Amino acid sequence: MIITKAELITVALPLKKSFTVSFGTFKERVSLLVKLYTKEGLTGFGECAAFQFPTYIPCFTDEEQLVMKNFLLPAVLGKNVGNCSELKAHLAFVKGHGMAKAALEFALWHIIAVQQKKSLKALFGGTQTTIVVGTSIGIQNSIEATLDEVEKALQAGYKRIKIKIKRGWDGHVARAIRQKYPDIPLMLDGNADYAPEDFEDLLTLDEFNLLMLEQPLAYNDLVYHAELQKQMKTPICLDESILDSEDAKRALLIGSCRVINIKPGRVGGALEFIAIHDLCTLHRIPVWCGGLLETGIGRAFNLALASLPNFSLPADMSSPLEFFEEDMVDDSYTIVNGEIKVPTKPGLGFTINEKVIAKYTVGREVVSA
Ligand code: OSB
Ligand code: MG
Repeated sequence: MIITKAELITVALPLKKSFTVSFGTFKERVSLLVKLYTKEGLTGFGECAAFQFPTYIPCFTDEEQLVMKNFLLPAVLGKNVGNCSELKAHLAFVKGHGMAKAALEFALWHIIAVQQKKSLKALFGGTQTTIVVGTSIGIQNSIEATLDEVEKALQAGYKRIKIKIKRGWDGHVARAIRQKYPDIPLMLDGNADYAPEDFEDLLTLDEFNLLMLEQPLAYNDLVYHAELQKQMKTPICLDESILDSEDAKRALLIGSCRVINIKPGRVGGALEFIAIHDLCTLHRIPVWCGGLLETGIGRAFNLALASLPNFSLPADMSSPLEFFEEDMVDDSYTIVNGEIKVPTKPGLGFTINEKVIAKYTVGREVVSA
């Protein structure tokens, strides 16, 4: 297959409701879509998981676009690329920027799925028919508002509740939720807001019978997480700290976590995702599939990957239509009794709507061989 051209499309989607995490508030989702064209006349879409600002991990949309344009695309355009492993090998000379690499890889997976008339699930080796889903609740203005959101999420059928926390917004929130709901599967996500000075406070969270505590410490830390995990009963789950399968190996080697949240867009693509999944199977580490407020295009890859056999915990996979008025795919999935059916039809599994993409497009760049 010869990749001839890439279209880099920036869309800006207003969020129905703002979403606050420890490092800031999202009012819109600015997302970079990649459309690859082949000489054979096929096209495929990928979505770059980066946010507009370098506040989650260092990657951000403008930078990922520049890396694609200046380094990644010139390394593959006009070349014969037979499969995604070959693509990955061509891109390996660039250090980091897994979010840009993942977007290109996804677009090629889409092309291959169409060409081979296979579902993404089949290409990735997925085995599960349905995905059990949880939801992620942002930092609210009050405890009452938080309890309302929890109630709504439970009514909607979500099977696990994740609450975003930050320093000063943690134990009292967990206590209020536990008083009202002593038994629900509950977890907290610190999004890297805490430091080793906060260990004493973090250890008090052990009393709330949490499923896990996600990424309390720095985005690039493994060592202090290992120290905290030694002292803490609650399983620590890493998110930001795992940017590829090598990070996962290091984390398991030194005991930085007991659970991993694998996000396809964060770990550098489907191949890295599968490598982490397989590594965790070997080490009996439970995994779950996280999300980054992707549109239906990015979510299509997440959903297919979440059907791999070792996924035993609910995924962060709320429907894009919960965040956005409109999705980039016509047939965006819905959640029934806390579960989503994994598509088995050939291709992406969803129908891309280029009119909706055009409506929200705020930038477009073409890179050719
Ligand atoms: O840490 O998981 C996170 C959203 C923005 C930034 C960080 C995170 C999140 C989520 C979104 O929790 C979950 C989803 O996409 O459904
Ligand atoms: Mg997280």
